[in-house]
Amino acid sequence: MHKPLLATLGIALLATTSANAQSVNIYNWSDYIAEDTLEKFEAETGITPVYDVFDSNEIVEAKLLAGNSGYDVVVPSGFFLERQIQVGLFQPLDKSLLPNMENLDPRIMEIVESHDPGSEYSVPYMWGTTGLGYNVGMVTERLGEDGPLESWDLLFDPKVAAQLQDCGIAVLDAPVEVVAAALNYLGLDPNSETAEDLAAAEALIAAVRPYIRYFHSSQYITDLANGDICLAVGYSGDVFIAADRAAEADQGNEITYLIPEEGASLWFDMMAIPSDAPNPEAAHAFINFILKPEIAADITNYVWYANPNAASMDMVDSEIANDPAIFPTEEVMANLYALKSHTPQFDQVLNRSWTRIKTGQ
Ligand code: N2P
Repeated sequence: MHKPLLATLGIALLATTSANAQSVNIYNWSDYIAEDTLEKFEAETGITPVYDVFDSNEIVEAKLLAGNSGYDVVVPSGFFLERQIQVGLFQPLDKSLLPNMENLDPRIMEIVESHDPGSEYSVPYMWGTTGLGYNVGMVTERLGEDGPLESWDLLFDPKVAAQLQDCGIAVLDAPVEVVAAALNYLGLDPNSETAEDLAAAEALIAAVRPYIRYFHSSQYITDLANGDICLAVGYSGDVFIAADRAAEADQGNEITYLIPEEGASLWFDMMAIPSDAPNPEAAHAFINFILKPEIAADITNYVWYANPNAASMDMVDSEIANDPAIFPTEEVMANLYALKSHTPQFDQVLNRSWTRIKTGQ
């Protein structure tokens, strides 16, 4: 007598649970979130986060262009997002679901306007610079205290790079950023799209190519920390993570991050919702959660990247908040350049040049 009733009830309960059980598919950079952020998100919202990582803007773009990526939140850099918005890859944000946007720093919002006017499609996640990370002991041992320890000469001067070849040089597999650094070093516009400038940058990198051990965009964290390489073109926070791990391992490796005197690129990684996202509502809930001051502070304290959340600053460790290589002072800021989206046409030419550089041909 009771059985069918219980069974019916069971089915009803199951149906309710699955209707309410939402999930959100997040695609973010590797080493870019605190250990407990996802756990806290699920506890607070009941939404299950499914988290996947990448280490290259090109990969994210290829997935978005292919369509049906299944992702609800992606985090490309502003200089890629800009053109992705133009080809309709994202849906407009529903700001009524993002009340925590009020925590964002108006100065940062003014800068990201150039990528997404009015923040119609995106909200900044974290930001940083692309500079050099190096092993202080190994590099000074080879170059002496008078070596060019503040300059992109460490990479781009063949005489200097040759001296670091044996301890290992790694370069990001990020054509836009590395070519921009080369152009800037040559005194050219880092966003230039002329064939002549690109040829000059290619020649510069090709000249030091024999001294570069590998091109990869995340492997250098572990390798710097362990003393397996001594110089990396890297993302600010990633180098700080390496420095922290090296200090913890206590094997005599001291790693430092350098914004070279010639300047470095400044970028903003932006949270956006793909047009074909399966769970846009859950995506908004995730973005709004990241915009909570204590959550943004947790992430910055764990990954050593600056966040755009003004209300979080009281909770950011003072060592991080006061480090000009993480939260640049006006003076450091003046030495940074912002990257713009390239046209897809230029990108094709750039990618061919990059393949020649990497293969050493
Ligand atoms: C995080 C690297 C993100 C920086 N590990 C690239 N914008």
